[in-house]
Amino acid sequence: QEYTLIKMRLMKPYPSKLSCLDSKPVFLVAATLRPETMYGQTNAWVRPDMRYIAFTTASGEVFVCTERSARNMSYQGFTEVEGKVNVLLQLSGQDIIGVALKAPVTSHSVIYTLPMLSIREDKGTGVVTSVPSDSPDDYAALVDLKKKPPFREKYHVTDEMVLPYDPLPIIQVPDYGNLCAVTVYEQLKIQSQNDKDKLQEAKELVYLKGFYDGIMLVGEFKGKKVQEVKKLLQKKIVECGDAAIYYEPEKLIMSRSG
Ligand code: ZZB
Repeated sequence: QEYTLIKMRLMKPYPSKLSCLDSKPVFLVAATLRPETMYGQTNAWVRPDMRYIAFTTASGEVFVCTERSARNMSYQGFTEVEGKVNVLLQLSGQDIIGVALKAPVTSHSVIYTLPMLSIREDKGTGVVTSVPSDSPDDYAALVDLKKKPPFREKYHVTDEMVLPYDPLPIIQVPDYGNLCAVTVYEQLKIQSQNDKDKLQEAKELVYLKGFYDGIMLVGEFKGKKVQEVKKLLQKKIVECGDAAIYYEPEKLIMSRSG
């Protein structure tokens, strides 16, 4: 499985747990299948109770992600020694909630890391980009934070990290409009990020349609079809150092019956 690894730069001042990294560039890195949606990124997600690490890359940067994904990266040229991860810090998701990030492509000059409870350990980096316009999971989690002040307080999320951020229209999808995730969220009457079955259905409804029939509404590829833009934008952000290509082994290879 090929992902685009989006590098989101931690802005100063670093949070206390990361203050020992003050002299280094630190990035939260997220694996996405939809790099062209980065125009609509409004925040990043981490899971409060999950474990993360900070490690040094071959180029002297620091990446924050799960240890499992760092190990995968170490076999793809991301670390100085193949197969070896130089761990600088152990972190919990909560340690990196509420940090300010500079993310590529999005029109927001700063976005924040917020809690999402449905992040999986066994996929991607454990850090997830948030595009509430086009991803029903992201919209549901953002609405939970916006509508439920106690939920914000529980994770030490302040109003200014959430309230100014609304879904941005970036892709026009036939039948679903320019905020397709919002449309399906309302159609299916989704109540929260815990509505697993409905969110799965919502994702299936918009996934293929968004990818094959979507038209970009913003950016330098405005007017082009999403499926053409995906590779063009990936190339552009990889070349300028804002992203990298990241692979995960196919599940089939690892399964015992396979
Ligand atoms: C931006 C984006 C925009 C995404 C969108 C989706 C959509 P899949 O197909 O199940 O492999 N993701 C990445 N890692 C995780 C994780 N560990 N736990 C939960 N979600 C994760 O899903 C891959 C997508 O799931 C990735 O692509 C990422 O969100 C998220 F408009 O990045 B995506 C309809 C989906 N739309």
